[in-house]
Parts: sequence; structure tokens; C-alpha cells
Amino acid sequence: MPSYDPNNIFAKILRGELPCYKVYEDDKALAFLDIMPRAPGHTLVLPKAPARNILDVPAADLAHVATVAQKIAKAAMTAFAADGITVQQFNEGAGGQVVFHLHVHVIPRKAGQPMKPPAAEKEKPEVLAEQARTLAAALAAG
Ligand code: DGP
Repeated sequence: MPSYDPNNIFAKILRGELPCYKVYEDDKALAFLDIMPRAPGHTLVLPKAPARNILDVPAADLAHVATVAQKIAKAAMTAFAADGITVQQFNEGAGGQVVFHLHVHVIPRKAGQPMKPPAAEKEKPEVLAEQARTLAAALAAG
């Protein structure tokens, strides 16, 4: 497996070199909206420590990311009036991974509405900003 590339796009977001629509942050994890959502509220949860994917991440960092993904999933049910949540996580190109810093997709779902294909279409900035505010508020409300 190739080594971790510190110039991947999510590493730049983690360093604050590129912007994101942040919904949650703690000392070990960051969550922000996917700019090409497969459904409204599609969120990505990342460990702050460098890890390419599930194959090199320390188990404790993976466990923390799973805990944060669960928080996001619960808040998203309310924030987006979802009927369910799809959680996805891809590893290496053959496994569907495109950005090589570990991330978990948390995708709110409405009954009967199929997801868009991966990275199909960029959402409007104002829509993402509003959705990030809505989800952050639901997280803060617990
Ligand atoms: P994957 O590596 O296949 O798990 O998917 C990467 C996801 O990252 C994909 O859904 C699109 C999203 N994405 C790509 N570039 C950016 C970006 O610059 N910002 C954000 N927030 N998401 C991105």
C-alpha cells in the first residue's frame, strides 16, 4: 500500500489550508459536509491524525471516528428529518476510495429516495452552509 500523502485534499482541510462546511470538531476528529453529496446532509468524519484508510489507522482512532459518526447519524435523523442513515467507508482505489485520508460517509436517507452516484454534482455553497448550521445545531442540542 502506498504511504500517506500529506498533500491530499482532506489533509489540507485539516490544516486549515482549504475551507470546509464544518459540523463537528474535537481534539481527535473533524466532521464536515461532502461538497458532492449523495443526499442532503452527507457528512464526512475524519481522524485528525494522518491515516490513509482502515488498513493503517490505529484502532483507537478508528473507534473514535466511529463514535463521532454515530453522533452525527443521530443528529442527522433530526436535522434532515431522515428515515434512515447509510454509513460508507472505502479503502484504496479498488475499494472505491478517491481521497486518501481515512473518512467515514454518514448519509441521511429518505424512504424511497435513491442516493445520487458518488461525486456526481457539487452542491451550492449557500445550501451547504445552511445544512452545516442545521446539523451543528442538532449536535449541540444533543
Ligand atoms: P471516497 O474517497 O470515495 O470515500 O470519497 C471522497 C468524497 O470526498 C467524495 O464523496 C467527494 C468528496 N470530496 C472531494 N473533494 C472534496 C472537497 O474538496 N471537500 C469536501 N468537503 N468533499 C470533497
